[in-house]
Amino acid sequence: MAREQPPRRELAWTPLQNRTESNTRMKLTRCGKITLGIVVTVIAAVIIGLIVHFIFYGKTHFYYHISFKVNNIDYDSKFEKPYSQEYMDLNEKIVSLVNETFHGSKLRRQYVKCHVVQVSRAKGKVVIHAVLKFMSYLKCKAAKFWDRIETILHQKLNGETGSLHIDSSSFTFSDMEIPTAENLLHNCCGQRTITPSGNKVAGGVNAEEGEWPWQASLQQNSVHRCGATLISNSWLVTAAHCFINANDPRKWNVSFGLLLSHPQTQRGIKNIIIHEHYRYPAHDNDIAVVNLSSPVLYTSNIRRVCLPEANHTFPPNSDVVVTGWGSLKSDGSISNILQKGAMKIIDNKTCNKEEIYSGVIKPSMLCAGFLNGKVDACQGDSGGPLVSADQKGTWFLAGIVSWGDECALPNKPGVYTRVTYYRDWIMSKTGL
Ligand code: 4AZ
Repeated sequence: MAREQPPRRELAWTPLQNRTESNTRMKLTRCGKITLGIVVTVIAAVIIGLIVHFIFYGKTHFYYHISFKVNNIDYDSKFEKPYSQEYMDLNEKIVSLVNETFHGSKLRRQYVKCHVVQVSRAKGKVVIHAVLKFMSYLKCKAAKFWDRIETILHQKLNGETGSLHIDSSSFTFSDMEIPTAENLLHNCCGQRTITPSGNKVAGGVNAEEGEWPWQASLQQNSVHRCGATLISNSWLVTAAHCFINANDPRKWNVSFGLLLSHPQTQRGIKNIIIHEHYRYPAHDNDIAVVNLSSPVLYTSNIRRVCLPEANHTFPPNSDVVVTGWGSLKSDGSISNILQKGAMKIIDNKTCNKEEIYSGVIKPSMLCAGFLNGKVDACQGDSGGPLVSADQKGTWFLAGIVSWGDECALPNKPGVYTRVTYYRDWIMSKTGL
């Protein structure tokens, strides 16, 4: 059977030698293109890698401490309280001056921020202590930075400084290690690094790292027993009843951080001071202060709460939050992850009603929760904080988890030790 012949292609008539040369040229061109492609891809990958590295990993922060005297501002004890209006006004003036200085300088891209960390006294006038933060992608720039920053600041302080009469001869400048700088930057009370949106919840929910940085876990032989609140780098406040039959500080330790299983840091306890008029099983004077074996370094996740003044009042029905690793129901087990519960302050008159606690709530106690029993502290939360934020978002310690009739029952809100009532007692024991 005859087959149809395939149509002749032109190549079939090309001489053999020519065909081989043309093939080699084609192969070389293709080979060249592939090689070039690979080289370009590798170079691009290296450049992208370097950019990503510099952006995400290569950033280096430098911290410096500056201090100087301001001759036209008289020292006032209100400057000891970072949330006082006087402190905030002065802080704003200093920060604006330093911002203006560096934003108008060659270091505008490296300058990150200025933070006033302390206002001290010298000959009746104020001395400002501030931390300056700079950023660079090159580690070797540190020494060069030092000279340039000092020169820029010297020039500014010797020249126009607006309403502040700065004594330029008092100016000091030094660099700082990162943990030392972070410790100073996070020294302010009642501030937190993160502010999650979902705080208004019906029941207790998981907290996030850094949300309640003053929360501590008091542990006996490494087992969580009670909550506690950091009020300075070496003092905690908690409930006296946590130490019934167990007041030997050597048996206790403290952990900080969101998870009991993975503490951010831990400390031993040097001293436990229980209120001298606390008598178990009465609930009166249910307060104790605990001295840490060594101070904690403040970080973005470990910070102190603010203590309210003795005459401060937390209005009934205002928003408060209780936090702790306590059980989620009566006689339940403790939680590994810190829980938070948003609730309201209930005034003592309401809390003393017949159907509620029928007159046992003293002025030294504070009730919080809901009369329909939605959210409450429970076993294991004792000693922990009940906090309230002011209008500026600074958190104050309103109460210490103390007692209650079981947990989250209707008409049985949580009862807390009223911190304002014991403000002077705290001061007398800790100096804070
Ligand atoms: C406790 O036993 C406890 N519902 C703490 C708080 C409350 C009840 C009991 C408040 O530690």
